[in-house]
Amino acid sequence: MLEECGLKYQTMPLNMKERQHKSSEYLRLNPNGKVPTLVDGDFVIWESIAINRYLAEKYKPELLGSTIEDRGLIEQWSVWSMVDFQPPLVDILIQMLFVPEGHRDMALVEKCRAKLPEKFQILDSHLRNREYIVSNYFSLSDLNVASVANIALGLQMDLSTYPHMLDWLKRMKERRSFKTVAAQG
Ligand SMILES: N[C@@H](CCC(=O)N[C@@H](CS)C(=O)NCC(=O)O)C(=O)O
Repeated sequence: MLEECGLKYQTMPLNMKERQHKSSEYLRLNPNGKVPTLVDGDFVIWESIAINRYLAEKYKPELLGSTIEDRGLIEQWSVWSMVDFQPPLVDILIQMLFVPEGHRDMALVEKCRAKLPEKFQILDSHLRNREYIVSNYFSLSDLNVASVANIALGLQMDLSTYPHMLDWLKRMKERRSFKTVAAQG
């Protein structure tokens, strides 16, 4: 989002295996002890959807949509990505990335995996014959939903039965912003 807004920024790496995200210094910024957190001058904000919306309002309002209806749908898909789509993917990500093998809650991983086909299907059906999630332009909904969908690619899930979603995700990953962030590792 910072790249899409064309802003200069500094990332502050946190070693989560060493639980730096639970340090008192970090908890002062974000009492949840979770990433991401944005510090913009004296202003601090957490929750990725709220961060992205704040950045769009301040630096790139066109990402919020050009009509009232588009704005409603952009909000709809952004909320969906956070409330419905993200939780099972983040739970799997945490187990597979941060919990050492042997200590992983594989029952939780399986439960989350079982929830995902319905979410992928909703997105795939919506993207049939569509280049973007809302209307015919890139918006905050593409950014928010793609950021979540990309977790599935990172987890090397087989998404071949969702070709429209995959095509759209490929287009999102072609964006300069995405490439710049991916190159940062
Ligand atoms: N809804 C939050 C979710 C934040 C979240 O769950 N972040 C994960 C990484 S993707 C995290 O920091 N987990 C650390 C923990 O739960 O201890 C957002 O989108 O900002």
